Amino acid sequence: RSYGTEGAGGLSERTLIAVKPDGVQRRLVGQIIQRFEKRGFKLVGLKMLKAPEELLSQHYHDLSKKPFYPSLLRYMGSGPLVVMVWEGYNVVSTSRKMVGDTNPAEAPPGSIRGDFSIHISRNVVHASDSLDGAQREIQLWFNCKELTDWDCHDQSSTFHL
Ligand code: IDP
Ligand code: MG
Repeated sequence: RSYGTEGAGGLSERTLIAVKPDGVQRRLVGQIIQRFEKRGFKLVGLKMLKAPEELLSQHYHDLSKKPFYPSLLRYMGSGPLVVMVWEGYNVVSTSRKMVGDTNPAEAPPGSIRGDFSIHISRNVVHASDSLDGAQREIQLWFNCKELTDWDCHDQSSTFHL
């Protein structure tokens, strides 16, 4: 089974969302999960970890030349992350809108960053920015055995319990 836009018309698209260390410190994990559940997306992977520097440098490999890169890695390694895989129709693009602009000062109220953060260096949450990026990041953070396929309880395959 693949998780691109083909076949089911994006129905089984997946993305990587992470609550960053400031979000965990500020006890925002539940509220962030709740937004994705309420929107209608399906949680298929979830774990908490303190990310090793090697993993963070792979995750942010495209930013390695940026002046803020060393402080970004320090921030991301400063405490545990809650890393998740969410699935559903158009989830990559919709979750970017739910998360809001990279700079919280530009992120609209109602978005996660727009509601919970004020500065670009502490913006609470990560979301993959494209289908390719999502696929790469999911493979980086999760072993396929850590991802759980499950059907909604009203689907015919699980209706007769
Ligand atoms: P994104 O998280 O919205 O995809 P990216 O450009 O991929 O934004 O940057 C990754 C992360 O790097 C941001 O979420 C933020 O934590 C940090 N970052 C980006 N630009 C800056 C900056 O100008 N100063 C400090 N940190 C930054
Ligand atoms: Mg990014």
